[in-house]
This record gives sequence, C-alpha cells and structure tokens, in this order.
Amino acid sequence: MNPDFELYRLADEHNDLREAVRALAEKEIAPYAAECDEQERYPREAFDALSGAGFAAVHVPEAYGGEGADSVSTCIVIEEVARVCASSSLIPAVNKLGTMPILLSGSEEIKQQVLGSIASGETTASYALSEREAGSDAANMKTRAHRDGDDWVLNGTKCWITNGGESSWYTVMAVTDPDKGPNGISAFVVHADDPGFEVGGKEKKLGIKGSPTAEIHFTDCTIPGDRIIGEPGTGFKTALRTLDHTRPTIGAQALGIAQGALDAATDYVKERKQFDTPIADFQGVQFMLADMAMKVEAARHMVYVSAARAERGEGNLGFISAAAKCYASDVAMEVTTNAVQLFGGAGYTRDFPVERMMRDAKITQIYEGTNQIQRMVMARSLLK
Ligand code: COS
Repeated sequence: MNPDFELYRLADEHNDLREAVRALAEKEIAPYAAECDEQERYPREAFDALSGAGFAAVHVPEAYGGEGADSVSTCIVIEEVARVCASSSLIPAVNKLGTMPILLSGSEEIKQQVLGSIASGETTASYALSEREAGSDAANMKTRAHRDGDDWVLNGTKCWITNGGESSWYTVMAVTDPDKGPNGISAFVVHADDPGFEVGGKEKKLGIKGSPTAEIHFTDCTIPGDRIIGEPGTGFKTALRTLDHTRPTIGAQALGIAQGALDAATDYVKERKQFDTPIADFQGVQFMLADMAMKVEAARHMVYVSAARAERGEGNLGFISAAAKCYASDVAMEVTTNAVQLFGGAGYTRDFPVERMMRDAKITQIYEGTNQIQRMVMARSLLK
C-alpha cells in the first residue's frame, strides 16, 4: 500500500485499544453513569475499573510504571469513556492534565516521586491554574509562593479544581516574582498531606456532576524545595505548554459525548413511531442525523491530528490544539442538543441519557480555556 494513505488510518493497536475500552466502559462504567450524575457522587466504579485495567493514566511513560500510551491512544481512552460517562472520562483526562507540567518540565526526582502512584492507580493528579478572578486571564493569579530556607511556602486559593479532594497530587501555579508578570510565575507539586493544604467547598454544577470540582486553599502551605517544577519563573509557560498537549484530550471528551448522543439518537429514531412509521423514515430526521454524524467525524479527525502532532513533538501546537478543542466542543453542544430534539419530550427527561449528555457537553466549551480564548489563541497564531 502507498504509505501516504497510512495517514488516514489508525494503527491496529489503536483500534484494538478502542474495542477494549469500549467493552470495559459499557460493562463497568455505563451502568453507573446516571446514578453518579443524579447523586453527584464520584464514579468510584469507573475509577476502579479504569485503574484495574491500566486505563486511568495511560499516558504515563513506562519508565515511571505507566503504560506509555501515545497521545492518540490517550484520546481514544478518554473518548470511549466519555461516550458513556463524561464525568468518568475526567479521570484519565485530568490525570494527564495534572501530570503534564511534570512530564514537560519536571526534574527526574519529581517524576520518580509523583508519577508512579498515578500510573498504579493508587491516586490521581489535578491541575491548579485558575482562581476566582483569574480564569481566562490566568496570568493575573494572586496565589503566592516564597522561599523559606530550603522550602517553598504557598498562600492563596485556586478554584475549579477537577477531582479536587480525590487527588493526592496537585500541580499548582503561583507567583514567585510579582514584578515579572507571567514570567514571575512558577509551578509546584503539592501533596494533599502537605501542611497548610486544604480542600474547600464543591461547586454545584449543571453537568459533569460525578466529577468533583473544588476550591483548594494554601495557608502557609510548606513544601520541600525540590517540589518546584522547572526553574522559578517558568511556570506560566509550562502551564500553557501543558494546555497545548491537553486541549486535544478535551476535544476527545467532547467527541465521546457527541458520539454517545448520536448513537442513542440513531437507535431511538428507528424505534420511535409517529404517524404509523418510525421517525427515522422522515427525511427531516435523516438530515439531522447525517449532519450530526458528519460533524462528529470531522471533529474526530481534528482531535486525532492534534494529538498526533503533539505526540510527534511539533513545536507550534497552539493553533491545532485550540482548534480541535474548540471545534469538537462546539460540535458536542450542537449534536447533544439535536439528540435531545430527536428524542422529543422523552429526551428532556432523565429517563434517557441524552439530557445528561447535553448538560455535560456544555462544560467542554468552557474549561481548559473558553472557546473564546481558543479563538484568540488561533487568531494570535494566524496573525503573529
Ligand atoms: N507555550 C509556551 N509559552 C507560551 C505559550 C505556549 N502555548 N503561549 C504563550 N506563551 C508565552 C508567551 O510567549 C509569553 O512569554 P514571553 O513574555 O517570554 O514572550 C508568556 O507565555 C505569556 O504569554 P502571553 O503574553 O500570550 O500571555 P497572556 O496573559 O496574554 O495569556 C492566554 C495568554 C490568554 C492564551 C492564556 O492566559 C490562556 O490560555 N488563558 C486561558 C487559561 C485556561 O485555559 N484556563 C483553563 C484552566 S485549566 S482547566
């Protein structure tokens, strides 16, 4: 075969991985998805199933006890879990987000210290960049860190921390030199047992209700000096480079949610009869389904291409990772909304999963940078 055509085909390992994750997700995660949403409880069953199968943090390199999965594989895992339960898909997704600063910029010692317990499924990692008054304008953060002998001491509050309270490890961005703006921000790793670390209240959310979103507080939180990630002042760049690698994973989550809604709607319209015929016979319904599937497929291509380019270590990932996240999440919102429409009144009830999927889809347009920020990142890349 002409090797150029390989570009448009996933490797057999990727297809095998999809099959394995889909089987596990349908058997071990899907049955609890509605309950976790309804009760706003952590999807413990999903965590156990994912970590038992080695899928909770597939991206961790083998050198640190992980599976060493490539970026496309990681996206496939997230996509397949999100197809049945978006909250559960935040376990592999946020494990990647929380550890990526360490993988990109951390010392060998810090990698050895942190990554093993995440790869083994003993615990998870979270990422702490945002604050109440520093969301899109992330560099405007107020959390501070200063040296105290050999230690670092952190003070401040981070918010919107996915899996906050569940994770043991937190990568935290804090100002170490207030005069230097973004170049005065440093990245650290904090453990939940460190003195002065506290988990605050959980948000009451529209969707992804199974995934806790919490504030975390640092009150003279003291950590050993070697828990800085990279050099002082490089934390903001590490944080943004991290997002270049993880926005494709949010694209993958959005894609999975959209695929789940499309699959549910496709089955439903074949069953649901009106005017003595399955509503799938109506061309208006067929055109809706066709548009939904077309956009899901386009999103899938962008997500995998962005992940593959990140995996290849390409330097300028800003445009493609922002574009993949933005496009896939806009598609997820549109497709889940149309899935609810195809279900009609039934779709508006909690008897069917599409209303949950529609609520869950919304966050993908907001977190890891709003889609307005993604468009800003794309435009900057075009105009620079
Ligand atoms: N990788 C590495 N460095 C980057 C970078 C990237 N992708 N993007 C920008 N930088 C560098 C810049 O070159 C600049 O460095 P110098 O001062 O040495 O030139 C520095 O980082 C600051 O960049 P910039 O001036 O562009 O920062 P801004 O304050 O304008 O912010 C945006 C940039 C808006 C893109 C950033 O704040 C952002 O992504 N906000 C959204 C945050 C977000 O996604 N939050 C969700 C939290 S995670 S759930």
